[in-house]
Amino acid sequence: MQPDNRLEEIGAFKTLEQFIIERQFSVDSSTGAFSRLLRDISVAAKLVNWHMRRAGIIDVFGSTGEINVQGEVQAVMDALAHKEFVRALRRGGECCLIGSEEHSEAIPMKASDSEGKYIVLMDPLDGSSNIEVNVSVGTIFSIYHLPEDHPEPTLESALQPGVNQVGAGYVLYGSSTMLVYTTGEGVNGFTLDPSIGEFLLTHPDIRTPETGSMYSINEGNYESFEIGLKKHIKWMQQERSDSGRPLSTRYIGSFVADFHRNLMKGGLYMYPATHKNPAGKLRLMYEANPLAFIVEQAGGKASTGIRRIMEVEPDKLHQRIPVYIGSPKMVETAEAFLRGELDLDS
Ligand code: AHM
Ligand code: MG
Repeated sequence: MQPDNRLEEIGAFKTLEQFIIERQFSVDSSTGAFSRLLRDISVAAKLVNWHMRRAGIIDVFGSTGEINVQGEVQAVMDALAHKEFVRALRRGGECCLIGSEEHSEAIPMKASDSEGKYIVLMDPLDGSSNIEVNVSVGTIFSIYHLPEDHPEPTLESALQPGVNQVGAGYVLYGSSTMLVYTTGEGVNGFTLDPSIGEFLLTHPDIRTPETGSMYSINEGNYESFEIGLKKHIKWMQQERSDSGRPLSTRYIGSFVADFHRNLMKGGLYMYPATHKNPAGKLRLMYEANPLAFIVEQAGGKASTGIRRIMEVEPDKLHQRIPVYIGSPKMVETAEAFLRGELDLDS
């Protein structure tokens, strides 16, 4: 393609920055603070992307030798991503408190850093065990207002149910780098154009299909599963061509990547309680809630298996929760199997 055509092609897309400014009144009617917060997040995402694209060339593989608050080995990239986001949010000044998977306590911004009114909870780099083998990973973030009845930026102010989120999103570092977010007015996806370093609106108003042909679960944990889930899995594997079964299993082991594929194509992602993780593995505040907000805004559902994830009242920052998320009909079917209302011959 000729360079001129290339520029014309890029110019046809709206940039994330333009889009944020156009939409800024949805969350923040007067100050523009929310727009600046999103800009800070997108800048950090670009920096993490830069590190990521050089992985293997610069030495960012392996572990820091630290064990994080989850009792898991912290990868160098986990620590790097955490640092980039904290730095960008601190510099930007719109955030008063950060909760991160990579830090045991909530991190208040010093008064000198910020007059910010937003709380950001995040997993800076989800699925990081996949980086060394060149598999997609992601960042997940969730945004709340500092509550008026709790104006001090402490952990208590962050412990809000998912329904209070004012924004949520993820960045997928895959074959391309995408930022997908919602502020409660639908879901929009932006692809990073590396030639100009801008996120461009490539996926406006994302809707997830009612149902899909894929399910995602770590089936190695099968022995751990409750009986309703075991039956549901066997039911999805039955050969019933008239009802589209058997379904395909697709499991990357990077929540953002599995979620994104299912969001776009239709599907169901499950991480239930297991013997090893009796409360589920995924974290409510910065993994389940933000993706629940996004999936609901795209027409999907997110459940603990029993109830809507976004209505769960949290009691700690790193709380875990079982997750059933994706196309609405598939989540409803999973819930019905767990309640014992459906069986193998249903
Ligand atoms: P992490 O936050 O420590 O990376 O763990 C979360 C990840 C998810 O990305 C992924 O879906 C899940 O853990 C995979 O877990 P498992 O290896 O048990 O299937
Ligand atoms: Mg994670």
